[in-house]
Order: sequence, then structure tokens, then C-alpha cells
Amino acid sequence: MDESKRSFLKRAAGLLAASGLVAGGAKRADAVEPPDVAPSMKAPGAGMSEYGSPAKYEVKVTRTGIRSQPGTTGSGASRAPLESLDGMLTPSGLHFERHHSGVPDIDPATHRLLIHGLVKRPLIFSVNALLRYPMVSRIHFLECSGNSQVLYQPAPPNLTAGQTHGLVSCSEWTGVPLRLLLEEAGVDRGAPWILAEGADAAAMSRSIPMAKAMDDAILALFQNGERLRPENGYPVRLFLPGWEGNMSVKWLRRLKVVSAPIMTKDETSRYTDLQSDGKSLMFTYPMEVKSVITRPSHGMTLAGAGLHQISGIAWSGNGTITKVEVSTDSGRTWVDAPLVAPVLPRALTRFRLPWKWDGAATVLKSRATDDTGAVQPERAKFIAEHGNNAVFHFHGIQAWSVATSGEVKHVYA
Ligand SMILES: Nc1nc2c(c(=O)[nH]1)N[C@H]1C(S)=C(S)[C@@H](COP(=O)(O)O)O[C@H]1N2
Ligand SMILES: [Mo]
Repeated sequence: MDESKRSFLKRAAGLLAASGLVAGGAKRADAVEPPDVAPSMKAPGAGMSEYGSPAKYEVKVTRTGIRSQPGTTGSGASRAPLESLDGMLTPSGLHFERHHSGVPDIDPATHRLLIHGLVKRPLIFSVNALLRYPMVSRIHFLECSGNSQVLYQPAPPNLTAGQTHGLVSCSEWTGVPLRLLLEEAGVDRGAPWILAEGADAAAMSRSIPMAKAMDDAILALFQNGERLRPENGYPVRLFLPGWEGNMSVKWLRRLKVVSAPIMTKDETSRYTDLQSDGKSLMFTYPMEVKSVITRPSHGMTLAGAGLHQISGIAWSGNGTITKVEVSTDSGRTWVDAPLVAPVLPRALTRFRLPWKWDGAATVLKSRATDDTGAVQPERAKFIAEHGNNAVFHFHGIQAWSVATSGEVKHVYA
């Protein structure tokens, strides 16, 4: 056992002893508990099902903050309910969605992917052909660069962790390394860019740097073990680990190797970051180091003073999370929260920390660091540096206030 784990367990045990509770705030069982024979033990249970669904008692755990642009149904976003989840993976049915023109209905039997432009042999692939190539499986987060954009607003939003930060999710993605297909097409390695185009009504198009395409780009066919969900790009999507979600073009139909960026609408009018000096940053690809405490978080009420578990997620598009510090005293002191294995590059990393709440009003914060040495900034510092003209790439520290009543709320602190 490494030192951080040992000290974590010691700390947890110490807090438990001091609180007079057993773990999780459970009560000591008296002689009559549990009931002699539970109702579920008196008759056989339900049968098998072809495709499982969550327990009926969990129906309220759904995607949240679903909003469409006025006059449309499919152009908008839905968010993962981060406050109801734990661990590092997002169930496919709760993965956030961002569609610019709805979810197309694509038959894998007729779908084709074209690779052309500056290549020796233009190639066209059916989905079955793609399934014959060597594949890799990688656990990575996907984050829309518009995630957390409400934190640019002057007042803290009255929104849950998921409604605020739920445009991030984490899956195991399985598919063909893009490099293999580009090599087969005889790509001109000197060509610096590739246009990626989706088969939806938005014809989502982005210019992808060749270096990323040849490095870790995946043509994803499977998500969490099953074929992609329609809303996440079925039957095939581009997946660019760590980069703003918009680059991971869903329903991929075309890759064109070109000598200059195409300057599509989604890299000129959209997905640029207007700074306070009036200049716009373009091609801002990696998602920066970030974290959020998911439990307790806005909208929850602590059941009383004593032992609680703080749980949250951290991630960085530039590498691996090395440290998450948590403050339970409004930022005066910070402790390292143990990271939950596996800690993978460009994946959500779970952190958890036992916390003995003394019942006084306070503020909870988390601050992530990655292996490039980048540290998540305080919100005020982030806004001072970037202004609040922008809507993308917000990654400042999230603060939750805890009132003496136990009520947890979003604050700027
Ligand atoms: N073809 C296509 N690809 C797309 C989009 C789209 O609207 N059409 N949305 C992009 C944006 S802005 C994001 S954040 C991610 C969202 O992926 P998800 O819906 O699987 O979470 O897909 C990207 N790829
Ligand atoms: Mo996005």
C-alpha cells in the first residue's frame, strides 16, 4: 500500500472513531433488525430481460438541463447528472449530448466514410470494412468547450453540478486508430490539415491538425462495450482525446487531407474565444485542467454534522491528473484528496475525501493539478485573465457553500 492510501485509511478511521458513527452514518442494528424474512425472499423475482434498464427507483436520474435553440427540437444540449453518479465512467444512456441539428437516423448498411484529398489512393469504407481493422480501446473524457459557461455570468447560477458542469462525460471508446487508415490511403505526411465532416443536417465540419490525426485520434465504433449510441455518433465518430468536444465529429462521413485549415463556420464564427482585449483565440483545442465536487453539491442538504464523504471528478485534456486539493474551510487550508485508481491520461479521475463537518457554515472547493504542472485557477483569476466575453473553455474553481441548515449552494468565493 502506498503512503497516500495508508494515510487516507488512517484519516478515515480516525474520523469515524471521533464521530461515534459507523461508516456512512448508519445506525447500530438492534436485536429486531433486519426483519426476519424480507418480502423479496417470499416469492421468486422477475425474469430475464433482453436489454436491461436502471432500477425503477432511479428513474429520476436522467440527463438534465436539456435545452434546444428556439424554434428547433434537435439543436441544443443535454447534460450528464454528475451529482447522481460516482466512479469514473458515465453510463452511455446518460452521456451528455450536443447536437447542432438533431440526431440523424443512419443505417450502417448504407453509411460510407470517404478519405480523399492529398492522398495517393482515395478510399471509401463501409462500416463492415472498418470493423475488420485492428482496434484500440481507450478510456477518455469528452467535454464540450461550452461546459460550465454559466460561470462567466456575474451571479452564481441556481443550478446543480450536472446542469452547470454536465457537458463532460467519460467512456471507454473502441475503434480504429485514424493513423492506420490514413497510411493505407497513402497520406501525404507533409499535408498539415484534415477536414472532418459529419453526415448530419448541420454537416458539422472541423479542420484537424495532421499531428493529432497521426497521434491518438480514433474512429470510434464502440462506446462502453456496445456500438455507439445514435446520439453519440452512430455508426462511427471521430474521437480526439482531450480536445474540445466539437472536434470529435459524430456520424463521420468524410476526411479530406488538405494544405490549410478550411475555416469552417465552426472554427470561425463559432468555437473561438473572444478575449477582453477584443481579440479572438482560434483553434483552442485541449480542454484545460479542471475539477468539481459532485457530492455534496448545489441542491443537496447535509443530514447533520458529523462524517460525510466528499466525492468529485477531475480531468485535463493535456495529460494526467496528479493532484486534487480540497478545502473545507473556504479556501484557508487545503488537503490532498486521494485519487481513485485507475488514474488515466485524458480521463475523468475520481477523488474522494472523508470530511467531518462541525455544523458551521463553510465553503467547499476543489483544485486540480495535471502532469504538465498546470493548476486549476480560482474563478476570479480566470475571469481577470480572460474577461467574460467568452463562452468557452471555462475551467475555474467551483465553490459550494454549506449553510448551518446543511443546505448546499453555488457561490462565488
Ligand atoms: N456531426 C456532428 N458532430 C458533432 C456535433 C454535431 O452537432 N454534429 N456536435 C459536436 C459538439 S459541439 C460536441 S461537444 C460533441 C458532443 O458529443 P456527444 O453528443 O457524443 O456528447 O460532438 C461534436 N460533434
Ligand atoms: Mo461542444
